[in-house]
Amino acid sequence: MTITITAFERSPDRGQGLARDTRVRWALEETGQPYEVRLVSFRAMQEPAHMALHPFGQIPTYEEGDLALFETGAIVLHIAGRHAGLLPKDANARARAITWMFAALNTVEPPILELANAKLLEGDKPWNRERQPLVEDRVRNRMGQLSRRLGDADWLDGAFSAGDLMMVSVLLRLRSSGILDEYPKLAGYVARGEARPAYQRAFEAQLAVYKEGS
Ligand code: GTB
Repeated sequence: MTITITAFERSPDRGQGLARDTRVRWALEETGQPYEVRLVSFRAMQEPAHMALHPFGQIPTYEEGDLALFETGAIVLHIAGRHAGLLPKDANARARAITWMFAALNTVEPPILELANAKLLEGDKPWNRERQPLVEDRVRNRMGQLSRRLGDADWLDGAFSAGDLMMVSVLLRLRSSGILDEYPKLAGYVARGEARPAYQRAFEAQLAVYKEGS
């Protein structure tokens, strides 16, 4: 059955791979699943056809036969559950890999998003300068904890898993702030993720959309 995802017609990150379709493309590449992409404009994202797929009018979405999904956590978990390559066979190891997916989305991504929003949406507010160190501290607190847990390991729990895919995807958003480089173990972890051939293919595919549109 054909898998179709949605992605930005023109990504605001200009093809840096930070829009969330990249993590879905990556999961599909890791598991060897061919997919098609339907590009949507910001206007189309708010129209009934897209809102029926995604109640919050966002990308990415995932369609496969009569199944339609939104939320990258759910989409990556679905892909990882259906196809080999992203979750261990051992039940406990599988549950731990899923735990890391949730940790990436529920514990690590929120302070990183807060930092991105502080810059993008609140940079001109008079209180931004005073608040910025607090927002950065919350990110650094999480980065310190994550770095200590990762230690000298390549991946968070044994072999590369959907947990690592999600964590690396989330950490990539931090790079432009310079904070990721303050944590060499995490910077190395992200670099290992980016070096994976499946990530490279996903990155190139989303970049091609930007290049074609510009
Ligand atoms: N929790 C959802 C998920 O994980 O699927 C979040 C989905 C989401 O935020 N989608 C964004 C979106 O559709 C695109 S990825 N936004 C439009 C809207 O809400 O109206 C977020 C994103 C956008 C741009 C950059 N960038 O330019 O760097 C990075 C990430």
